[in-house]
Amino acid sequence: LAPGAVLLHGFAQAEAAALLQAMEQLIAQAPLRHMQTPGGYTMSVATTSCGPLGWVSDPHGYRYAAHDPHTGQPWPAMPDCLLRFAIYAATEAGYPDFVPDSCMVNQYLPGNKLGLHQDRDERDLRAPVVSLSLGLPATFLFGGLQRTGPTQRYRLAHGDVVVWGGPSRLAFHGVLPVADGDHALVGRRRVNLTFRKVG
Ligand code: MD3
Ligand code: FE
Repeated sequence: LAPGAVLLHGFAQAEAAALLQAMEQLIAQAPLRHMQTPGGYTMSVATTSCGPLGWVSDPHGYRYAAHDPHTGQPWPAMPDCLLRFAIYAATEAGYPDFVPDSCMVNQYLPGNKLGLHQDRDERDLRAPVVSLSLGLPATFLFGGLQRTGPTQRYRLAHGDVVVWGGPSRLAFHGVLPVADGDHALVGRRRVNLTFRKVG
C-alpha cells in the first residue's frame, strides 16, 4: 500500500469463523463499550481489548492499562488462535519477530466512523500494527505524517489483513462512515482487530 504497509488481501478468509468465535468469547468477558475521548466526545465505535495491555480512553487521555476499567479485572488473555494468527500475518509481511501484547477490538455499526488519528502510545514504534477486518467493508483513509494533506482511500473487506510498519507506522489514518449492509457471517457490523506490541 505504502512504504512499510502490506495488504494481505483475504488472508483471514479461511479462518474467519474461528477468529470471530474467539472474539465473541472475548466480548462476553470484556464487553464492547463506547470510550469517552479526552475532548469530551463519546466514540461511535465500540471497543474492547484482550492481552496483557488494553487500550483505554477517558477524559484524562488515551493510554494502555493492564485492567479493564469497566470490570476492574485484568483484560482477558489473548486467545491462542488470535495470537498465532497475528504472528503468522506479521511474518508473511516481513516482520518475523512480532509478538503482540495487546489486541484491540473495534466494532462499527452502519454509520459509525473513526476520525483521522495517529497511533503513537505504544512504546516500541519499530513494531508494526497488524489489523484484521471482518464483516461489512469500509473505506479506510490513509494520510501522511501530518494531519492535513492528501489522503489515499482503500477498501478494507472481510478477511483483509494489513500490516503497518516502517514509515507507515506513524501515518494519520481513519475510517469513513460504514455503509449499511448485512454480512453473512458477521451480520450488520464491521469488526476490526488490531494487534500491537505496546509494552
Ligand atoms: C496505520 N483502527 O485501532 S485499521 C486503530 O478499522 C485503528 O478500526 C482502524 O485505526 C479500524 O487504531 C483502522 C488499520 C490501521 C490500524 C492501525 C494503524 C492502520 C494503521 C496504526 C498505524 C498506522
Ligand atoms: Fe489507528
